[in-house]
Amino acid sequence: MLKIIRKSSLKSLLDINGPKVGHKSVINHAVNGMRAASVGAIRSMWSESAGRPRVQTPVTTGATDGRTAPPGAPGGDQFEERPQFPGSRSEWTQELRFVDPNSYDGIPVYRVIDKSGETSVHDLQLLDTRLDRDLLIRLYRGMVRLNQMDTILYNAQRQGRISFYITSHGEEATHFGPAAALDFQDLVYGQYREPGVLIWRGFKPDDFVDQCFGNRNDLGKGRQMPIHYGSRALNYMTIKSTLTSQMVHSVGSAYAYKRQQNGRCVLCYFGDGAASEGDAHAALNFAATLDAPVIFYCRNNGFAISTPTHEQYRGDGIAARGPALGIPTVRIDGNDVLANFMATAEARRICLEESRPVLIEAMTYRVSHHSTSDDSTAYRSVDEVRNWTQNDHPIVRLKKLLLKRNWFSEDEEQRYKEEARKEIMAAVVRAEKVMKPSVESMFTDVYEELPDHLRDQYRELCEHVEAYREHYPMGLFDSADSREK
Ligand SMILES: Cc1ncc(C[n+]2csc(CCOP(=O)(O)OP(=O)(O)O)c2C)c(N)n1
Ligand SMILES: [Mg+2]
Repeated sequence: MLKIIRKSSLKSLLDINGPKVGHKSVINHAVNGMRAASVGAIRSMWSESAGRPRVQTPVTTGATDGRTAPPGAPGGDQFEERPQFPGSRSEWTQELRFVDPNSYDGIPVYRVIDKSGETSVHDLQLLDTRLDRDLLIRLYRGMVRLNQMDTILYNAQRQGRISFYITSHGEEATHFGPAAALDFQDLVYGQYREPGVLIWRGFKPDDFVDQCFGNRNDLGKGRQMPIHYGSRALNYMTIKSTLTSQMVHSVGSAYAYKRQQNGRCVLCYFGDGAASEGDAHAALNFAATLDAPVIFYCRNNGFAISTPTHEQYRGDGIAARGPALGIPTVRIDGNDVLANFMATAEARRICLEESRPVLIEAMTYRVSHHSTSDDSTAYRSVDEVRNWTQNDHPIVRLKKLLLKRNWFSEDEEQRYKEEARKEIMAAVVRAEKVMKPSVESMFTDVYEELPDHLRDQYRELCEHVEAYREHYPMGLFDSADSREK
């Protein structure tokens, strides 16, 4: 219904004895904000500039946040103590001041262990009872295993045995700290540089290597490039390297979990580069407004392939975006596995107890080339990389802590490395001998019944391969009728 406001009723709105919208609060907050100006000056400034009647009402604070009005400040309608715009939580000010992004200190970086392996926390179990020697050794062994796997599969690509690979050198702690802090039932969305979470959850060397070789034992049936792992059994979504798609999907999963009230949360990894996609904002904002229990975990490793972070954003990094969207946020030293563990454990608690998203920005450094398709010497110095490897490597940092506490020895370290190396090498030897999935399997698993146009494509493909058989090593592929074995 359209309600016409008459002139006479407008008059009553403006009448000094009628409802006084805003006068007292405007003046109060101007006084608070400007501090230097006298109440009288402010009063007259307001009444002259706005042409409004002076307010004669006695002082009342009306403040809801514990502040009291300054002596002599005019009172007024409590309703307008603060701006009433929808969603606003600010105060009034008459000081015209643009917020200078450089006037803030950067969000601090939380860490537990420093570069030399020292920590001020003598008893780590005071931080979290799970942090005993056993867990720290498992974390260490996991990081060593990943490091060995990366070296071997990187070389396998260089030798032409697999088509592509991405290593995680220098970022191992960002996988294992969070993995250890999560519950196994929590769903993890990786970007692509987080296979350590799968190692922690029990993905076997054969599972990794079969996927990279795309053989018939690959859980993904050889349909994806190497490193696109996934495991329903281990609550790890299959990698989709279309950047940032995982972020929006993760919010959907978290929202579903919230509706089911099943006590699970979601952890979603993304890179600093992925954060530059529009979808990143959409995901963060949807999660915030839907109160979805998702931990957004940004691996800020300094680069999106060849683009350094200083060309990707201004301001205080990815973490600064969290508070702007109403998301509890922490920045951590990503090379400190215990900071990773602690931050994720607390993030999980917040997610589930308060049913809301959390943002972690883990600062680290991508020691490796972006992938086997990249040569990073074209855009950064070898010395820079060497500096990180020698002075701040996550595996070395934990090793120093373990040695200081006499929790393991250099001999054991060699044993862990050797064991991991042998396991992966054996898996490579096995994977190479396994047949590739049948050509026909490219057409299955989408439709219950193959539609005509796909049936035609399949027939054409078979005819093509038959006509040019000298170019296709069909002996390495399963035949169509053995595909379900
Ligand atoms: C939508 C989309 N755009 C571009 C690419 C190409 N691409 C692959 S990885 C990458 C850089 C990602 O950087 P970051 O998110 O920081 O992750 P990092 O590789 O550093 O771990 C780009 C641009 C892509 N995979 N998907
Ligand atoms: Mg990056």
